[in-house]
Amino acid sequence: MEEKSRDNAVTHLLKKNAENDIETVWDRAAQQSPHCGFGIRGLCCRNCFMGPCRINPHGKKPQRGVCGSTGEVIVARNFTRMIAAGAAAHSDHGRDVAKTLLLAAKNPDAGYSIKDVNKLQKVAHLLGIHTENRSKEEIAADVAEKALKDFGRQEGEISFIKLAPEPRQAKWRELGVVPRGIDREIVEVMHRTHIGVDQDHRNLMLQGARAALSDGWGGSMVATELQDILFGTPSPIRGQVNLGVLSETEVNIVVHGHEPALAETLVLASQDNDLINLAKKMGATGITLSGICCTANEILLRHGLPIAGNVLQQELAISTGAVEAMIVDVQCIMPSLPEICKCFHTKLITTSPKGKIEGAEHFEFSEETALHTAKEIVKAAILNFPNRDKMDIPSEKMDLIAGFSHESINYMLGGSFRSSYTPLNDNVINGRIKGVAGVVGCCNPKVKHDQIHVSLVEELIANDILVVQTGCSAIACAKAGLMTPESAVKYAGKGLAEVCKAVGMPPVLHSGSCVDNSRILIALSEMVKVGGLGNDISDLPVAGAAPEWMSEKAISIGQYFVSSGVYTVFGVGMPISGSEIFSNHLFKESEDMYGGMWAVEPEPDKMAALMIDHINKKREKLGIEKTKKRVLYDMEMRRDLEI
Ligand code: SF4
Ligand code: MSK
Repeated sequence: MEEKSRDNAVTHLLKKNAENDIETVWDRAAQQSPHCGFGIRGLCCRNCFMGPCRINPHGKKPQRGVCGSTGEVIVARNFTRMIAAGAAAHSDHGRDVAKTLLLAAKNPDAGYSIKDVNKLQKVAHLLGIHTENRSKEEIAADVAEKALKDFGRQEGEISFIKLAPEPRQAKWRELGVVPRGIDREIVEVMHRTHIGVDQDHRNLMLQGARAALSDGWGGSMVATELQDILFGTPSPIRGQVNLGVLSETEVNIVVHGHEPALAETLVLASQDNDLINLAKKMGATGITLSGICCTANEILLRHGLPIAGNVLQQELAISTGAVEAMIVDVQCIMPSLPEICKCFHTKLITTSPKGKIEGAEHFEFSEETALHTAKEIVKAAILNFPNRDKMDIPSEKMDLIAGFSHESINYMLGGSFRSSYTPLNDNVINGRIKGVAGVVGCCNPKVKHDQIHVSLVEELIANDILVVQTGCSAIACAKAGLMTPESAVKYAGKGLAEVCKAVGMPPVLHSGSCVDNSRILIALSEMVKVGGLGNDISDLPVAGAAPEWMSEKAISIGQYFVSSGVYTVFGVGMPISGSEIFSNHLFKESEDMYGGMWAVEPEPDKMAALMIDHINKKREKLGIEKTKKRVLYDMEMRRDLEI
């Protein structure tokens, strides 16, 4: 079991589940192994029913599909379709947030209000909406409507693209990849990848890039910015993480998925006095609301509520026997949950009309009746408390500080009087901080759970690279104790530790959920605007990684980082290895086009080396440092670091 995860809470429950013949994602992964060799290389196509077709990876026949498609076209079509699916998931989330903001503006009784007026003003200004002598509701209604127009726009440019540095925008215009409307770009990917349309892998990838940019600078950015207006912009906040946050004596409600509109109302409902009294009547001492996956990140960042675990821990939370209800909405929810719920008393409750699961109870959630539905759900969980049988809650839990939005990074580094990215840039220029890395994405049972995330991040911070995280990767590193200010002394290199100590921040900054990768794009643009580190994102000493990725959303994120000029390394492998021509396009030609490119490296040490080398090259190019050799720190050396 120790091979499966670096987290003792996970291995403990996996052992127990194995004894009781309870199946989890790891068992199913073993049953699927070895995976189909064509699929893993991206070489199978089922885009029409003359197929399915596959290309022989060893140069023998068949080298073309029935229609005549080559390997690189098949791989490119599959890859761009992954981008489209990922961009669709993030962007549909963004659309729902815009609709919720419109509701909050038009109907103050609906249970939502506008929490961050400063951010509202800022976004309104960016969107060209006048704010003088207008109520926040009037401004918010215009902001929401303007954001919604970005989804269906047929021509022109999506609004948030303006936040990118000018040279970056110019490059995109030159390449013809500025997104027109978010929905339009996704539809066009689906059209071009239909049989007999786009037969040129480079041309397909231009549209792939445009769809990915419509996610990062479109749908995801709409989601993040408007969520901040509605629910508040995160600022540093303490929290706890791992399955040990589940309570032995309180009703445990675990919310899992992605959209904070649901989670926010569950927060309110779980604090309702009548419901707390009902919980006490049922024999509990109160209600504990915790989260899994990105919804967990959202409620942690805004309320300090605990995180039970990342994506691979969803079944394990149920197998503690201590969860009265798991409430899910959309994305990353395993269809196996009803099966594991049958072995325990846990109720599985679906809430989105877009995501139903056979065997779950469905409480349809709509923004108009959100609080009422949330209370009904909490009540159902409370009434399930007396059905609790044997419990086995692992003791593991870890403290962390989260909530590093781009605004709060600004404030932390610059202080209230000169809040700006100047101190960050200064520290990068003087070499205390060598560079910045975004380490994000999922977990994947093909690799040891959490291990690649944690090893990579430890290596980066030991080499004075400030790490910004989102998603399940952030949860992995939080569980490993890398998100406390004290971890700077323990794990970071001397320069980074000095900065962290002066500011009181951890060396690894938790910036939120998957859609909040847009915060990293804005932070990078701010670094460029402040000056001293080049004229474009591709000049900055920065790099990105998704060490244990699995979802199509990760591919969309990777592509919008590459197209924004960031060197981006994926672990595990990528379903493109079947075509050298296409791999060459992503790994090499992309750099000439965007100044950023993809790389694949499953080993965390080598992944760190690639990122550090890239950062050093950029530093050299900027004339701020001669390339320094990477230092591999062992625990002893880390302890000896002088602060
Ligand atoms: Fe085969 Fe071409 Fe149809 Fe794909 S589109 S399944 S390669 S015939
Ligand atoms: S939840 S997309 S497993 S990060 Fe955003 Fe985690 Fe990946 Fe889902």
